[in-house]
Amino acid sequence: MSGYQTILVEPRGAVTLITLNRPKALNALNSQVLGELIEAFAAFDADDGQHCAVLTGSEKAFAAGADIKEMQDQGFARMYASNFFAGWERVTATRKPWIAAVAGYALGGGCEVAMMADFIIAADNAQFGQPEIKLGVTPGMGGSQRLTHAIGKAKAMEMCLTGRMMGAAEAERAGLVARVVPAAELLDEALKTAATIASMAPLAAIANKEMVNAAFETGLAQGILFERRLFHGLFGTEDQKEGMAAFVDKRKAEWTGR
Ligand code: CO8
Repeated sequence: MSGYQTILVEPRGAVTLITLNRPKALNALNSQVLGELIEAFAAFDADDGQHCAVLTGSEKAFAAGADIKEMQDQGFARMYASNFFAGWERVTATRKPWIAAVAGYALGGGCEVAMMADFIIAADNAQFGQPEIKLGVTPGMGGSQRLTHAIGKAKAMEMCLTGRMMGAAEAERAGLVARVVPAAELLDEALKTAATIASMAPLAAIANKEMVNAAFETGLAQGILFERRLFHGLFGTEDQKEGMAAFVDKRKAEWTGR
């Protein structure tokens, strides 16, 4: 795939690898990056041959934040009128699963984009932070909410109010990341995990993602009902018949995505 200037997009079997590629700006997220990510995630979602994506950066920086140089001269009226950052909701609307593979700095918007992923796999050199307070602002792409959901009020509040960075080991203990791996193995591990997800029944993968996300957006009773209804719904798919028949027959399932 081509035509992108700030990201690289490569299919790796049934996994789409998307790499942030503004090395001189430590992958700072400007409007062009956002536009290209919206396009790349929409193309991934629409491609019947692709079932999981990995978003990564460089070994030094996943992304060092929203682009400060692009924002510095903005005023309230323009930010409000353009609903600046609202486009990220199109990235989070991606229905298929995707993983953030984070090495180096994931600061401000970089941390926020990593948290938009279904889960994060971190390199042992990863550094997470919401340092916006040092710029006289706050997180603006969901960080105050997603970080608090992920690690609880005490740590989220401390990070937002002091701007301190959290290393990979602490991030794993706090529940921000699913797993920490040596930096040199990050991409392989993330691609391997994505390939495992991509090998599952595609509709079941989407349904699992939707119901875990419902745990963040609804109360317990509603979430459990949502889970049960989606679970019932999967009994209308060919892949449920195939998956259970394959188990009983002691063979590998062949998914059709129907
Ligand atoms: N935006 C633009 N350019 C950046 C950014 C950024 N966020 N981060 C780094 N760069 C650029 C630097 O300006 C520098 O460019 P140049 O060579 O032209 O001077 C280049 O990348 C390399 O950076 P450094 O020389 O600073 O590299 P170091 O290794 O010395 O330091 C750091 C790395 C610690 C990551 C440092 O670059 C840094 O602190 N960056 C800024 C981190 C930050 O504050 N991020 C939060 C940004 S704000 C945000 O993400 C959300 C804002 C929400 C606002 C809500 C509005 C609605």
